[in-house]
Amino acid sequence: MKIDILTVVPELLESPFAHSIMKRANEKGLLTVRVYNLRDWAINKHGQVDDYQYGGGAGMVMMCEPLANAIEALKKEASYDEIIYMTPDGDNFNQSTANQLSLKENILIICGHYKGIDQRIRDHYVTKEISIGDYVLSGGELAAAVVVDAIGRLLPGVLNDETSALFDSFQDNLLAPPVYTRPADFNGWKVPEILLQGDPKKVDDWRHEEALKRTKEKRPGLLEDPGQIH
Ligand code: 6GU
Repeated sequence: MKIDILTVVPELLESPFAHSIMKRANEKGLLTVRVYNLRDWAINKHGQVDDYQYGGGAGMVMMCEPLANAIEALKKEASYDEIIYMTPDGDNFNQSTANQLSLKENILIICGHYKGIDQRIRDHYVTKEISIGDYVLSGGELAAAVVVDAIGRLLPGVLNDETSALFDSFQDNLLAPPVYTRPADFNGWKVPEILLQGDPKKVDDWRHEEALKRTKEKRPGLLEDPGQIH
């Protein structure tokens, strides 16, 4: 899978994909993330990509011309299945969206800044608008990193058996059960007996019960309305 990201702050996206699981995905050739600087398509030698908004009001708007030129240039290299705009007024990102996007071949993600991008780019190029939650970030970059991470770890071959995404919270509408590692007794804080007894069936049942209990306590909505996840 290939994900291209268009941003005015490419530096913000240098580190997130250079380590750990995302790094491995890249090294295995399973996920190629390329970050493009929108200023390479600026309208003048000052690097201008934004302007005042029509109708007045504080805050700059990212202009049509650099965005359209950048998108057209990138479209010559790749045929995008989705052109995603990261915006707090987009659809809420969840595991279901991550699952769907992980099946695509080529994605372009546009990161907004300032007051956002000119509406005409949204109308004519963008196929999907995503928000990662009900709060405002200063730009779409960190949100894009979240989306790429959530997608990348789902690609076949990225995770091994031990870290398999099948057992993640949300994949079955349940939060993940508690986990423990050595020692079995830490200063008198004990690991539940059942995990030490070596009966895989009992362990499975216990984990399912704990997952249910945790979901009921923390996110009862997931049990009442599974539709919100899948
Ligand atoms: Cl995608 N962008 C910005 N700027 N803020 C956000 C967001 C995105 N999702 C939640 N808040």
